[in-house]
Amino acid sequence: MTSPVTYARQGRIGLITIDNPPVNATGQAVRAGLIDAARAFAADDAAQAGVLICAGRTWVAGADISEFGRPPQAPFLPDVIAAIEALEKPVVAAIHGTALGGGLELAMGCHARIAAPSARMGLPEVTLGLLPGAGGTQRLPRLIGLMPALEAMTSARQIPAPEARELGLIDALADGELTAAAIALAETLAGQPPRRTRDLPAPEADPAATDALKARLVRSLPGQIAQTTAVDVATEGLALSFDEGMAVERAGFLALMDSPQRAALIHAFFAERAVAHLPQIAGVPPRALDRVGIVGGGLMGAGIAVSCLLAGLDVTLLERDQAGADKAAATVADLLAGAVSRGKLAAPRRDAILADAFRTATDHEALAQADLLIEAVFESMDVKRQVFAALDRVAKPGAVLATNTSYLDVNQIADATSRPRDVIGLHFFSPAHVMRLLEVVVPDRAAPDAIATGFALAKRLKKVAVRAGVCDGFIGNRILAHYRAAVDAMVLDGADPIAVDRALTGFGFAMGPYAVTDLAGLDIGYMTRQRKAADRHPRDRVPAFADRLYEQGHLGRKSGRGYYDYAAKPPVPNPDLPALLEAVRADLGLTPRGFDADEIVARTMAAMVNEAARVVEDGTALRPLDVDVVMLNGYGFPRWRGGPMHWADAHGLDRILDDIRRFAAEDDHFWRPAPLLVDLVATGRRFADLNEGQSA
Ligand code: 3H9
Repeated sequence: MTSPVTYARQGRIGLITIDNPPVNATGQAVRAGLIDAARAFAADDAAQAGVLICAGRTWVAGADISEFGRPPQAPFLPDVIAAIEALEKPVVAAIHGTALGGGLELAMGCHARIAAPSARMGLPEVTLGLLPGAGGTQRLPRLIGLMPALEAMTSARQIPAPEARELGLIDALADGELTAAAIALAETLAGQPPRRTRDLPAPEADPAATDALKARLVRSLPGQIAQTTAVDVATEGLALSFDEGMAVERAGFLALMDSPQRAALIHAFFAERAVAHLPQIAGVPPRALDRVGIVGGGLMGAGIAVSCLLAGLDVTLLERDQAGADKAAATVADLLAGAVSRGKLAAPRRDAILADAFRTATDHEALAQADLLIEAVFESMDVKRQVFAALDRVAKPGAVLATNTSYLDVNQIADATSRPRDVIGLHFFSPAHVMRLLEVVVPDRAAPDAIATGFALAKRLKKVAVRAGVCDGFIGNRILAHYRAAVDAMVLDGADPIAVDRALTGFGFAMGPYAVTDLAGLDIGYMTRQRKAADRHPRDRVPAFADRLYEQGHLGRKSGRGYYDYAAKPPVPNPDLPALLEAVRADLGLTPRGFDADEIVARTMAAMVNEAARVVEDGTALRPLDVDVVMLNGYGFPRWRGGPMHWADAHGLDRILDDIRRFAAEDDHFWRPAPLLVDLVATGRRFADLNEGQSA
């Protein structure tokens, strides 16, 4: 087998090239190849300096993550980097694309660094539940100072090359072609002793600043261990000799490698990439995607428009009348202004978008040239069918027609057209220009290239797309409805909604369910209950307290009061809530009882996992990992727990099934174990076994 690392010489410069697509990760073959190439360079007397460069789209993007969790294989990356740093002739790292994790650590072990102006570099290990394990904690502070280095490794921020130059992380920006510029730099260093990062003085400790940073990390990332461990390891190591510091780093890295958080975060990383690999669209090219038409300019339609505009697409937004069009245009302008003020968009680019790429219209004919039409109107089957019949009349042949419904039957919507092959669901999450999740809902007759176009759109918008089957609520909202029912039942039986929120944010959710309700508006849940009232089973439990709050005009944030009172800053629990709950329970003849935080979490998670198992079993989600990606990106599930299915595997499916059976003793209508869960427990399998080896 040929090595992914080669050595060649140009004049008196030795050229070491890594070529390991797609991202030049330092798997075992690259590590072994680097040792061999370093030896060849050292032995080549005609070479007086070297250049280390990468083929393909990027410099080394890190260690090979797919090797994590398996027995490590020599040579180890810290030793490879040490061997390069120990060379007697200077080596220049020539960086393009992204130098991340072990990739940046490799560059810091070289004796000089030059980068293409577009390159970015960073230490993102904490996002995988790790800390830099190949010298990053010891070399980066020596190059750029203690606090900038700690900030970089705890935030995982990608530093643009010009800023890296100012920080002293790199020595030069390439002027022109990178290889030539790197060789020119190496020429200036030829014959000189190599400058080794390890020999630079370690920066002084600053306990007040590091304590403040750790306190901030504990506050902003509750429950996560990698960030604070990285600070401790870096500072402890810097107080020692370089070699002792490296030993401290190694021990910290290996300890985190064994942590459940590392397993969860790496599962999330691979799951987010696996969702795009659908057998149904393998090798199917998407349709053209330049012009987008959006029907409906409310907050959702405007958010989708902004998301498309920021991705460089041309957008026409259709409203019913001129007043509606003007209002929608104002919303789009506001959202773009927000992007400018947050530094995400340059003002001249915003002006160009508004002048050239965006327009409103009131006549369907304006959508005739769109490649993709996205409907974002009122959630009513009749209204949506009318819209689709109208789109069918004007859309060009081959245009993809998408509905943004969050629960309606997309097959019925497709039937309103003469071209059901072109119809899919694109379920965006609000605010659409911020939230990363996109459920691509696949009705029965959708053509593979229409589905592929949904996935291509997500990639273009930098969102993660997950395929979902047609059912009420698709993947996410269906699971949400189920665990909402579980928390509402606890509140009916005596739990305090505020304590429920506290227990679930303690578990790691970004927000508790009642704070979320206040944010969305209590009218949303009320309307949903009204809509479903006719189909309600007599044993379904109705959150009468939520109806009563709504009836009293408490709609949450928008009215100033819901479960919390927003007149106070920060908001406090609504002081009238305990009496309201007491009255509702008395009316229903319920005797309240207590629920501690563990019980609240156990019931919520059991309900979520049980419904998720049904969602997988009936094919609404393709695999358990698709559920995890939905809940991580659309519902605030803590990433460091990997998603509900990964969490369930780690927690033990048998324990969850036991819980469900225990809860069923009180309510065997709601707590019916999903057959898939029962089967997995009976056969000693896990959800991960159903991921077909597509996630770590
Ligand atoms: C580390 O370095 C530890 C060290 O400190 C210590 C070691 C001792 N390994 O994201 P994309 C695959 S920890 C293996 O779609 P993009 C990815 O799965 C590591 N595979 O492309 C995908 O495969 P597929 C620190 C990797 O252009 C394909 O490459 N580094 C790795 O949108 C394309 O990926 C990181 O955390 C990897 N390291 O983004 C960087 N990286 O096509 C992680 C990617 O089969 N990587 N793959 O689905 C990234 O952030 C992005 O992939 C990157 C490219 C920005 C590089």
